[in-house]
Amino acid sequence: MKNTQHLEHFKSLASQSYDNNSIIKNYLSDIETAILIREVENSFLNLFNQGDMNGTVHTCVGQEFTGVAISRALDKNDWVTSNHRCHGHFISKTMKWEALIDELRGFKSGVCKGIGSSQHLFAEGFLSNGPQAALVPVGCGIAKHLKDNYSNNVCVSFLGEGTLGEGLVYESMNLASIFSLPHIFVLENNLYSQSTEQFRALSGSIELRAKAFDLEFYSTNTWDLDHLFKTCQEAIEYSKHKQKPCFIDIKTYRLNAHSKSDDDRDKKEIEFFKEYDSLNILKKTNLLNKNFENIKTKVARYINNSQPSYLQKDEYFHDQLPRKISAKSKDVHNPDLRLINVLNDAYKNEIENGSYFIGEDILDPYGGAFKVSKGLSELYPKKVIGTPISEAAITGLGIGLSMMGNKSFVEIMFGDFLSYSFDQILSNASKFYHMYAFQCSAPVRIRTPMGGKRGYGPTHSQSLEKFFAGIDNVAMFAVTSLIDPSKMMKDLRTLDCPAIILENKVDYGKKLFQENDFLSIQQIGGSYGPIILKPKEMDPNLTVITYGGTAREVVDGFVEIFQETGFIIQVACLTCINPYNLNPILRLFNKTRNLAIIEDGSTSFGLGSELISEIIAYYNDINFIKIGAMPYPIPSIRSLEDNSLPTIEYIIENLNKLKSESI
Ligand SMILES: Cc1ncc(C[n+]2csc(CCOP(=O)(O)OP(=O)(O)O)c2C)c(N)n1
Ligand SMILES: [Mg+2]
Repeated sequence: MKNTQHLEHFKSLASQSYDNNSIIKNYLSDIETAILIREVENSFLNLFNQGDMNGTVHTCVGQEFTGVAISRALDKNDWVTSNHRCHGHFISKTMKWEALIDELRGFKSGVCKGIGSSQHLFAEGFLSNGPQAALVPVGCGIAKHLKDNYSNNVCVSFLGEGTLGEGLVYESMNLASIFSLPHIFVLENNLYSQSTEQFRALSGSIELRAKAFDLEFYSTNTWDLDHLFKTCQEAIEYSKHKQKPCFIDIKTYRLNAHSKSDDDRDKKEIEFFKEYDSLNILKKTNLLNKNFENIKTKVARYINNSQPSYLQKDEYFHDQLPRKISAKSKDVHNPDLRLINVLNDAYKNEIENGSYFIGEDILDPYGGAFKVSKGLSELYPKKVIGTPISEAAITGLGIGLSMMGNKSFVEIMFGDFLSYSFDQILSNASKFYHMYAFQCSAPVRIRTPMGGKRGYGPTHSQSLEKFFAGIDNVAMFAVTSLIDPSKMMKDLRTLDCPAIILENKVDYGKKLFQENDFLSIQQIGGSYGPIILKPKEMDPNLTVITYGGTAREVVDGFVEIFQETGFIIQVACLTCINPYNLNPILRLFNKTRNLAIIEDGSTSFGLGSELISEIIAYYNDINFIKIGAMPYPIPSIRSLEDNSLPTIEYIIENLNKLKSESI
């Protein structure tokens, strides 16, 4: 649409006359909720102006009835996901307006103890987050949980029309449609995305967007309240009874600035919508004078009488990572099987234990690009979910499911494409526990084959762990054919933080390591602890710290390394990369001060730098080298790929450099 067409359409909707008496008669308590929302929002702006509040706020003044009309048709067990403009949605769904006020004032009595503040709210049945569209796929996961466990519940995801610019919205609509989820997409169409008018940012039709995904489409607005309430009711009933998704386009207008005072819109335009604003019109009828006054007084009294109390450092600064491991060591006895088979079996056990297994092309007969899930969908068709190519959305789906109590394994077909999931891991999974004040967790397991050495070239061979290992409150594990991963998978059942599980393309096909004449193998500290391999007959003169498939290659290269470099290696293979536990490894330096840290990705800002900075604090005389991939896109051509990644030849070449420096 051109410039003013949207605006004119909204104006014509707003300026029609409606039967206020019957609206008051039929919807009095809903109107009171809307008044309450407005009073709370106005109180936030006052508190900011007085300097009594931190951060920012996006008020929904003018839009209150969207949340009210939706929540009116929901019940306690339905869920809502929301965005930055969430206060109205929150109050209408939970009625916890006092705890919302306290939250924004930073009080411990706030709904998230003052941690999340304005944009990050949680209560049973409700969550909001600030990054646009981030929670929409999580809503798919919640809806999937509701569908699989109850017969009559829905999840509503609110989004603004500016957020239709995010691809994640369409991935989520597609998932909701394909899986026939009771997921309701509620568009708050207020003509603006922050400062950008709709015609500048939105092409084509909103209705056709929904219909393209086969979503039942409803359209209404916040001026015709009777129509709004009835439409929301009808849409929610449709989703509840049919257990299918739908889309409601609610036209509305924000009367205040985008956040506190940023508003460049035409003043006359704002005045026009103020005049036709439903609450302002209802106020003018003088039928509700008392209601307005009472609510205003109630909110003001609450604010004036509340006592501040703040969360203390020691109540907040902790995480869910498995930081403590025991000092016990255990001999390792592996079955005579290939890693791929034991992994398949381990995941089968996890599905049997209630987990979902989610990913692209994982269904039988194909069974996954690397065949890890072969046979699983035939055994557990309801738990193994084949998905479209939507890494971000399926990660969100897994987060939503895991948040609702179903541990979920999400496969990212190639580790390279974990980048698509980055924001879901960072903005949702890693943060839920803390920002929602420990009221929920997101123990999703995101598993992916990393690494090269198969000639797949620059975009299908990378090892991106360094980009993910530093995400707070997200654990990272590396599977290796040095040890049967079944025990670790079982132990992960009780770990409440999100976890990334690295697998390795080349390692999959290897038989599990068996103790040989040269090396003994032990694991220290249980299934998350490092695996330590020590030479049997000789004293080591080099410690190698590595992980995953490369650890196996180094171990298999024991003799070759000795022959080519003179180094007798002992190997510490990290099972848990984040958090790593150095205690059992530091002991190894009593025997040797030579250290090589080998990682699969390039070394800049990588694991080697991280570990060295810690180790050097204990042993400042250590002679070390960081070995990793060359810092260039990985070439497909065999000869160049071999020279780009830590193959045994490449490792030997680098160890010889260490040797020349150490002599
Ligand atoms: C991914 C992301 N990009 C940018 C922002 C900053 N931002 C916050 S609100 C907003 C506008 C959203 O517009 P719309 O979806 O129409 O919602 P409205 O503010 O109109 O309710 C922007 C750009 C953000 N929060 N998240
Ligand atoms: Mg908008």
